[in-house]
Parts: sequence; C-alpha cells; structure tokens
Amino acid sequence: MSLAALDRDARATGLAIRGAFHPAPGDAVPEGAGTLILLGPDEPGFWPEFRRSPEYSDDAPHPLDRWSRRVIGALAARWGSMAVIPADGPPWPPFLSWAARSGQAFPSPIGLYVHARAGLWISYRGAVALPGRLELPQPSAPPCPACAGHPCASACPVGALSTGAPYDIARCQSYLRTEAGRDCRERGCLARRACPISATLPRQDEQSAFHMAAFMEDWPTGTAPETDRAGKKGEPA
Ligand code: B12
Ligand code: SF4
Ligand code: SF4
Repeated sequence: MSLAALDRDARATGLAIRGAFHPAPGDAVPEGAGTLILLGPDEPGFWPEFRRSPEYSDDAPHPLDRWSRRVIGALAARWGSMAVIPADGPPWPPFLSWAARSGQAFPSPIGLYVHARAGLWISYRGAVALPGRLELPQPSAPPCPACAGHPCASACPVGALSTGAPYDIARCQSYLRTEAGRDCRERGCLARRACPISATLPRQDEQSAFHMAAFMEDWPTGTAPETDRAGKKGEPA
C-alpha cells in the first residue's frame, strides 16, 4: 500500500490526502497507529460529490459531518484501519497538532493553519489511522516567510483576524450579520481568501457559504468550545 494509491482511492470520493505522519508518543492518535493520514476536500470535485449525497438532501442536522463519517469510515474500513472525525468531541481530536506534524501545514500570522497546496482554505474532514508505516513525502517549506506583505493579516474589514491577537469571534459574527458582511457570508472569510495560495484552489463559493452559515447558526457568539449544545456541533471549515 502506498500513499499515492490511497490518495487515488480518496480522490474518487471527493477527498484528498492533505498530509500524513508517523505518530510518536504524545501525538494522541488511536492506539496502534503506524501512519496517521489527514483527509481534506479535493476541490473542485468535493462539493458536487457532497451535493449528490443522500446526507445533503435528507434535511437531518449536520449533513457534512454525517457524510464525512460515512465516506471516511468506508475508506478506513477498506484500508483495514479506523477513522477519526474533527467534530468527534469534546474533547476534540487535536487536528491542528496533527496538521503541524504532517509537515504540510503551518501556523499563519493570523492563527489559522496554512497548507502548502490549499493555503488558508485548508480544512480536514477526517483522519485515518493505519497500522503500518507508509513511506512519506518530504515536508514542504513553510510559505509565510516568503509571502510579500502577509495580505491575510490586513484583509479582515473589522480586524477580527490579525497578527498577534486571538481570533475575535464576537466581532466577526457581529459583522457577518450586517449587510456589509454579505461578501464574507456568501464567498467565505476575506482573510482566508487573501492568501495567494488559497487563490489557486478552485473552491466553490457555495461551499464557503455553507460553512459560514453553519458557523453562524450552530456556533453563535459565546459558545464555549467544550459545549456540545445538545448535539449542535456544526461544520465550520
Ligand atoms: C471549536 C472549533 C471552532 C470554534 C472555536 C470556539 C471558541 N470559542 O474558541 C468556532 C466555531 C469559533 C470555530 C470557527 C471556525 N473554525 Co474552527 N474548529 C473548532 C474545532 C472543532 C475544535 C477546536 C478546539 O476547541 N480544540 C481544543 C483546544 C484545547 O485546542 P486549541 O488548539 O487551543 O483550539 C483552538 C483553535 O482551534 C481555535 N480555533 C478554532 N477554529 C478557529 C478558527 C480561526 C479562524 C482561528 C484563528 C482559531 C480557531 O479555537 C480553539 C479554542 O481556543 C476544530 C476541529 C478540531 N478537532 O480541532 C475546528 C478547526 C480548528 N476550525 C477550523 C476552521 C476552518 C474554522 C473556520 C475558519 C471555518 C468557517 N468558515 O466556518 C471558522 C471561523 C470562521 C471564519 N472566520 O471563517 C479548522 C482549522 C483549519 C485551519 N486552516 O487552521 C478546524 C481544524 C476544523 C477542520 N475541520 O478542519 N471553530
Ligand atoms: S469572516 Fe469576515 S469578518 Fe469574520 S474574520 Fe473573516 S474577514 Fe473577518
Ligand atoms: S497570505 Fe501569506 S502570510 Fe498569510 S497565510 Fe498566506 S502565505 Fe502565509
């Protein structure tokens, strides 16, 4: 089994391998994992694939989390392993620590992670813990040191995402509820879009609007990360 073969398998479902690593003690991965594989949307095929799924149109809550569980669960079963989903919490599986361990994603000046290929659009739909140790690609170079002017840091119109300050969720959500916030609501976070690497990813606006709606509806300002809110742990990504 090679990572390239597994990536081909994943791409047939609308997902792509966005990183992998060999776990060490302290990585909080499922027991017995020899390789942890991170899966994210494979744009532009991901959104039409999800749109065609039964979860998209069955009107039950959290269609994308349910789609991720089903599709990544099936991939994991085929690969003889088990799946982990970011929304499986609290406590939340440490996806950002795993992203850092993969050598393909790095902390950006605004706190979000930036991926060598997907830029600030990177999100993870799930991880698969394989028992064997697969051969891994070389780590990528962190993109931010070479990025002129760090446009992500000045793109938010209300300064909710900027360098050196924590993400101001209340300020972001208040702006999103105004008429001026329509652009972020309908096309996704301006700070994420400002990244030149994000600009190369053919992600549909409709996908971004779906995530922004989940962020606003399921996580209203003040929601603590440890709060489940009666199962309302949505699908911002
Ligand atoms: C809870 C959560 C949130 C909560 C944070 C609540 C709070 N009061 O802090 C809210 C709802 C605000 C949130 C929002 C978003 N999130 Co979020 N979130 C998570 C989740 C499920 C758990 C994080 C956590 O609490 N870990 C436990 C603590 C102990 O660890 P921590 O490292 O200190 O966690 C902190 C950071 O993760 C941070 N955080 C979480 N989301 C975001 C988003 C931004 C912009 C920043 C700067 C920080 C941040 O808040 C956590 C608590 O302080 C993770 C998935 C996961 N399993 O990790 C996704 C995750 C971190 N989020 C992600 C994303 C993409 C978003 C959004 C940008 C997506 C969107 N468009 O809706 C939005 C922000 C809206 C925007 N501007 O576009 C991605 C990050 C990918 C990346 N590029 O870095 C993750 C990994 C989910 C995924 N499926 O890939 N999120
Ligand atoms: S969604 Fe819009 S308001 Fe919120 S952080 Fe991003 S750019 Fe700022
Ligand atoms: S805009 Fe530049 S500094 Fe910001 S995340 Fe993208 S590459 Fe890094």
